[in-house]
Amino acid sequence: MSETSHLIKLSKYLSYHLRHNPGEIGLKLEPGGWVAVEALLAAAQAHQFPLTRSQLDLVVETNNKQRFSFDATRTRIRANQGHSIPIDLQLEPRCPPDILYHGTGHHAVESILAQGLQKRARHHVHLSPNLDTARQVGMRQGKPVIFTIKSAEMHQNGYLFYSSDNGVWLVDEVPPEYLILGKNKPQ
Ligand code: HQG
Repeated sequence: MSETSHLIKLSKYLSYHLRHNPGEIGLKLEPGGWVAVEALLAAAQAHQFPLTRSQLDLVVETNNKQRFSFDATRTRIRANQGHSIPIDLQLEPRCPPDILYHGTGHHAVESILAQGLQKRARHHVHLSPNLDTARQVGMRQGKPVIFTIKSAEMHQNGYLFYSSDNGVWLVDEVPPEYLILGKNKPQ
């Protein structure tokens, strides 16, 4: 296996256990989504997925979306966003940029226009600060469709926005009135 595909495999393993199913390898996330690095390495080893500290360092450092972070002491690790298990990431609400973007697939457009953006299986609706990232998110579902979100207006109206350590903006929902289909700027 090439080094790149090995790193992708490690990243997927970490995403799965740090976002969705820590219990499968006997881990329990601490508040904030943290887990002790030693516990993670031991759990991986015990479940036939040997992982060394230096491999972990490399995944965290080189991950294309900066999906994981160590804490200040580098003894704990967490996924920055994307969880489906109930976890309080302990993020502070922040003032978002005037507009944000969301990339999705064609099949979802009609329903999103009618119902707005909903968080589905995740904790939050994920929004991107730039078009490129939104396109990449949408491309997972074929030809991407971009929505522009009037985030400043939502914020003024009391919606809470959070920004994860890797630059993803998070919000509970985006009602249809704050959505523009396409990459327009709000009037
Ligand atoms: C759609 C990945 C119909 C929404 C990505 C999305 C991102 C609706 C899907 C991160 C809807 C949920 C998050 C509605 C929302 N009707 N469809 N009313 N409201 N949807 O994967 O934002 O690689 O949970 O458009 O790159 O696609 O995992 O969210 O298509 O950063 O790190 O429901 O996950 O990052 O899908 O992706 P997801 P997302 P990672």
